Order: sequence, then C-alpha cells, then structure tokens
Amino acid sequence: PAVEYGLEAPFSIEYHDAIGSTNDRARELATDGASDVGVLADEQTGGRGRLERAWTAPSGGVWLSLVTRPSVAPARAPLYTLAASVATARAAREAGVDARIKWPNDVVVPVGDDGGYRKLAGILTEMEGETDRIAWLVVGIGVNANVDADALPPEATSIRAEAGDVDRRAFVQRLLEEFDRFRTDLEDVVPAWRELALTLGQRVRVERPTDELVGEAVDVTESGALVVETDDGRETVSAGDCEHLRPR
Ligand code: BTX
Repeated sequence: PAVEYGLEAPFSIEYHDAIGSTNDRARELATDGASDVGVLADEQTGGRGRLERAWTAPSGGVWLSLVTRPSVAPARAPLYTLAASVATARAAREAGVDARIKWPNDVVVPVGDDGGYRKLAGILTEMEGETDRIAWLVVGIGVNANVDADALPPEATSIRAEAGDVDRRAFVQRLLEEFDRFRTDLEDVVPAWRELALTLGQRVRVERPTDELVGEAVDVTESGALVVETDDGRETVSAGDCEHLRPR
C-alpha cells in the first residue's frame, strides 16, 4: 500500500516498500491527469532501464519516478534526463561521492584516468505527447544508495560502497529541489551538465541501431544531443539513437 512520504518537496511523493516499477506506477498517475507527483520505493521487483533492459533495484535504494507536465516541445524532453542526472550527481556529491555524469543518462564514479567508471545511478525518461507539446513526462531516477555492491551488477557501485550510508529522505529532498529549479530554468541545465560531465573531451564510441560512431565528444546541444567530432566532421547524436556510449 502506498503512503505519503511527507517531504517539504515540490513533488507530492507516494511511497511503497516494494513495487514492480516506479515508472509504471508514475505512468498510471500521469495518465490519470496527475502532475508534480512522485513515486518512491525501497525495492523494485521489475525495474526497467532503456531499450527493454532490466534495472536491478534491491532494498535500500532510491527508486524514484517523477511526473511533470512542462509546456515545451517534445524535442526538449532529453533536457529533463540531463537535469535529473545533474540533480542526482549533486545530491550524491553532497553525500561524499565523486559523482560525475555520463551522457546520456548515467551518473557514474570515475575509476582511473582512462575514462573508466562505475555506474551509481541511471535515468529513464518516458513521455507522452503531440508533435508540438509534451502531455506528460515521467522521469525515473534509480540511485544505488544504501545497497551493498555485491547486490548489484559488476559494473555498478553504490553510495554505501563509496561513502557510507546516506539519509535517504534528505537525499531525495535535495535531489527534488535541484530538479525543480531546472524545471523552472531549463536553460540552466546544459551549463550545469557540462560542469559535471565525464563524457566531454573523451574519445568515445557511440553504438547506434545500424552503425557506430567514433570520435571525440565535444559538447551537448541546447536540446541535450551529443556532438561528436569524427574524422569526417561533426555529428550530432540524440539519446534515442544511442544504444551504448563507451570510452575508447
Ligand atoms: P540503461 O538501459 O542505461 O542501463 C541498464 C543497464 O545498466 C543494464 O543492462 C545493466 O547492465 C546495468 N544495471 C542494471 N541495474 C543496475 C544498477 N542498479 N546499477 C548500475 N547498473 C545497473 C538506466 O538504463 C536507467 C535506469 C532507470 C532506473 C529507474 S529506477 C526508478 C525508475 N523505475 C524504473 O523501472 N526505472 C527507473
């Protein structure tokens, strides 16, 4: 059963001890007309990543999905993914973790100097809308918070493993405040993202459905697409086209 989480937050949060996927519940609320609500769970039994991938979500995490209805074009939806990753990284940094951002939807902790990393959090943004206007957005944020690393995939890390357990209520409050500020000032997202980006300046390989692109990641556009400098010139990659981005 859902309970009210009781935060002084810009979102009204429905809390579950366990749920299939907070994104699925948030989509139901969005379809019913809700906005500025969130769904938070201690554990997910059917957590989802991008492209039908599964997301491991044991007890102790921050599994959170937010419903918002911005009056912007669907092309700008990726900015909400970037905003959520900056908000998450900032909250994690406050908890003592060296959190950085990997385009398009991960919060990572760097390992070594060659672009390696472990994944701390992931964002899954889902949308419904017309060509000119978003009806609703569900921004799903999965943070490996108070979770043992051995309960996670090998390429993952957690706040517990990096810096010790965090007060999840304070963490969520901070994350929501940061995200809410970006909702009001969407033009602040890209500059804030650049400051924490691990991807910029890296040589990367972008795997797309039909081909791959190799080059240096040089910037993101105002709608959150990645600009890659290849041997044949500059190419822009949208998050939707990116299956994997790997350092090279
Ligand atoms: P993604 O498709 O970018 O990443 C998924 C991949 O990440 C998996 O294939 C696996 O390799 C790896 N992975 C799985 N679980 C974890 C984990 N806990 N930590 C690190 N790496 C992992 C990323 O998708 C977007 C994930 C969003 C999750 C949130 S949780 C709240 C909301 N509800 C929901 O069902 N999804 C979102």
